[in-house]
Amino acid sequence: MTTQTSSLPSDFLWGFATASYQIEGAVNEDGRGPSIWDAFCKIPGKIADGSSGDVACDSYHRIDQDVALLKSCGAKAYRFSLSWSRIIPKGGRNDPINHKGLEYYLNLVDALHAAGITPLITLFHWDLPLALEERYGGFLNKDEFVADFTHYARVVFIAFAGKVKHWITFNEPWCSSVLGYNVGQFAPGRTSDRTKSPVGDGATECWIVGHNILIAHGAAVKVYREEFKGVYGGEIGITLNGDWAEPYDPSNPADIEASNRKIEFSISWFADPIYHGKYPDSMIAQLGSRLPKFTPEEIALVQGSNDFYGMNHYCANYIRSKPNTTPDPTDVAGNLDILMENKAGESIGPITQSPWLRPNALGFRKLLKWLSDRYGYPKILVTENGTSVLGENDMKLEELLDDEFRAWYFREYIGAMADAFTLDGVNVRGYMAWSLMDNFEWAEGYETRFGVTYVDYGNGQKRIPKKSAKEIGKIFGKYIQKS
Ligand code: GBH
Repeated sequence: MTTQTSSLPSDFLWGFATASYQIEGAVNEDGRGPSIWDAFCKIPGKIADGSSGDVACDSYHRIDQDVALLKSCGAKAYRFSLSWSRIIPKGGRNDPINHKGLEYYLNLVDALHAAGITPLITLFHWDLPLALEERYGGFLNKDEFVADFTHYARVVFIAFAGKVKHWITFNEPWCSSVLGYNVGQFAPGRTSDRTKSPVGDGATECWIVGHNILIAHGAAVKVYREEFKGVYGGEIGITLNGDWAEPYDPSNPADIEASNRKIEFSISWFADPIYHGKYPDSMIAQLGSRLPKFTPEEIALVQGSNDFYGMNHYCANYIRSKPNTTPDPTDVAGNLDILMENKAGESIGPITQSPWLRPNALGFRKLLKWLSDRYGYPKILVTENGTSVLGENDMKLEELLDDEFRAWYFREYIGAMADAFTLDGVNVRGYMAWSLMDNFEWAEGYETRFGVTYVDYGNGQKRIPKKSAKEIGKIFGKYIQKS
């Protein structure tokens, strides 16, 4: 329960988040090269409604509308991502730079500044240049990938020097690794499941990919710190996803242990190397030699590479241990069951349109505390938080726009965050709601909506704010201390 006394600091940065492939459209315009998601969407059966990001919200042509929308919501900040293949169409360090592509983002940043909105840029939100996948296997090729990502990061840091002070290297490396190389649900769709893909090894590739992303993150941070931070200031970190884990049977110590292990497999996989210089013991124990080892040079890049912890968080699960079973070689969760109901038959939260998402705001507060205890109370920026609404896409417009469920979600979650700040000493300093507008929800296509703004895809991508668009500003107005 939210207490009335909780508050957030006067300089708290709040706003909304989006990602390039989910909103921009204009995939063939002004020299943009294809990404692995353009290719993945063309494979029949991969996207629920057979759609793609070809048009999406058409944000490439709507800077003014998007910035006006942010302003009308009272946002102080906007987190968006760059399409690497818009900026370097073939992606590599010896490939040409596309100035037209950079121009779009420069114009967006200028428009945000003119509106008094702080930009936060994500360098990578899953849309790897297809040419790099084809040239050398993308993330799987450590030396090539790290060198190309570092080059891309430097090109961007130069272009935005002094204009952007908040940088996120990678969005949710867990998703790129596990969904892209183990489950096969996301591009490039590799998996051991031969009904889904002719190629891939879910027992090894995801761990290699995660490892290589960590090193690329560390290398880009080194560039920022050595070549830009001294002159321009600013901060850089990685964004990790992770749900809270509640024991299936709170009286069973094995379920309590499994809950902790679940968070280690999803979050500490990346955060432990960054904050503690090593992979979690539970992962080393289960995965053995399948988990790559850091060389001294690699771990020197990775350890200490976060100026802040970027946290994407949506929901919670119940976790049940699996006593005395040998883990499946393709297991990525820590050899346990992820459930929506506990032993007493209670649901972790109300049902939404997303099968994986049931809100439980107290879990947000608990995870903020868990992360703070494990990683020494780092500065945290919540870079995504939000919900879909059951049946929203089938509602009449009037009903859809009155999204009380989403407004309730934000009241609960922002309240829980204020409690974590006030009562638990958690150093949370920013919050971006997912998402500014309905958009291309990856493998779910357009059927699942996460926006505080309705996008009318059949009618020129017209944007109409829902109730929740205005609610968030009211909630922050209540919690943020007046300076
Ligand atoms: C975010 O990921 C993404 O950053 C954003 O682009 C996306 O639009 C938003 O979520 C809403 O989905 O299918 O059981 O394997 C959230 C973290 C982690 C949530 C993977 C879905 C899939 C669980 N995601 N999870 S499952």
